[in-house]
Amino acid sequence: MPLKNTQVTILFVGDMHLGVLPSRIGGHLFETRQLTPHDLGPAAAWKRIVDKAIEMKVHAVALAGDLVDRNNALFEAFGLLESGFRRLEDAHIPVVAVAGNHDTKVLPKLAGMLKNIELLGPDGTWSSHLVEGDGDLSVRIVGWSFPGSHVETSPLIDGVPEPDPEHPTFGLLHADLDQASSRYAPVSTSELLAKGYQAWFLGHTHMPGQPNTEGRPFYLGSVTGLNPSETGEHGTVLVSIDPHGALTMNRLPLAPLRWEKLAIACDDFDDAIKDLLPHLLYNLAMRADELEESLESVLALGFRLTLTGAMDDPGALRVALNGIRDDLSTLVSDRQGTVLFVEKIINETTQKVDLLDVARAESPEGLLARRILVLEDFQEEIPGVTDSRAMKERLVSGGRETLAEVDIQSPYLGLDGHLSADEIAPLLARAGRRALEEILNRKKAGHAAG
Ligand SMILES: [Mn+2]
Repeated sequence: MPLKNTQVTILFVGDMHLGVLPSRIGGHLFETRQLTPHDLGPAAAWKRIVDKAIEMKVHAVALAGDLVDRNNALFEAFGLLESGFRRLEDAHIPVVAVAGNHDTKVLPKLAGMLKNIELLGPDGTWSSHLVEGDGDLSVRIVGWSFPGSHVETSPLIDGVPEPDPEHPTFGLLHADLDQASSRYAPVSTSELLAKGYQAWFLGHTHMPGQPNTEGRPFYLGSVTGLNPSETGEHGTVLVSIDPHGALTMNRLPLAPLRWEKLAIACDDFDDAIKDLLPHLLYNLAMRADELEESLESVLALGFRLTLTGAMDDPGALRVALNGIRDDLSTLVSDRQGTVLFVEKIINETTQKVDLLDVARAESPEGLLARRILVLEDFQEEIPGVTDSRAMKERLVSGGRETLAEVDIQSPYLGLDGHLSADEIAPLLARAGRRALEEILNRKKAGHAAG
């Protein structure tokens, strides 16, 4: 669809990480559905981006850094990037780019080798490039490139060009937004806003932000979900500006792979062995139906499932679940050209138990039941508890200390932020319910044996 010639249109592209393949995709997906990891990864997304840019006859493609996953991935990525850049060149579409923390060496090298790439802000400087639209409308893109893999101060301290009264100015930057202690070019929203640019497009964080036409910075996001935590719609952002300066931004969900997290209530099972598989397949299909329109370009939709609810017989569910987990290929289905698959199933179901009744007992399980009720904000009076608010605070703060010890163990290092009381309380309540289930079952078994 050719665009009106009184606009400038630019396709903005976030983190690509060419050279990696999406993680956590089971082999069964590829055996049974003839998909290869390449069909779902950054290379496939890049090809789609180039196709789209040419189809829409955009005036430029702007890349926000981390095109290549590692500086030594150039060998794998070069051919893919080069063929895309050549196709854009043949279509007279220029490319502007900034380097991210992953491609500080690769991108300048590529820009030196290929004709139609303009590297903005080489070696930690700032520079600009004028994108010419049809007629005499032009847009200036201003950018800064990572000079090395870490930058601990804001790149905005020095040398940022002033807005140009002649042309709308867009900022293109690979940086960590509102994370003051970050080692990846920490910048703040207020300092970006203070520059007075029409828009800021950011790379680095892989979760896409909401496109903003009022000048607020936002993340373009990874072009396709690289692992199950990169949920939701991924792709590129198409930006156009008219002679009056009116901006429009649309996210184009070009990603071949999409990840979703889905909680599934399992309270109503009569027979978990029989009910579980159809129930899960039904829920996958329902979610895919809800997403229908945004799945048009999605070849595979991967789910991380969490089973929830209080059950009469959680043991039967665990047995049923073990059967499925051994072979997740039983949980693959198709929905209008999209393959639905399950990456992982997390079981958070609990034993159905009358907590209030248990809480009345002067026993370890009574004590535990009282605490669970407190943590779950039980609305009525809890036996033996005089100040449930104070008790909840004590439990949460104890829980926070324990979790802090877990936090500093290596697998969790680098997880952002700290858990709030609203997040800790349900974690503790769930752990409490599991422990209570264990105690009650042991007692039952003891009675049966005795
Ligand atoms: Mn990055």
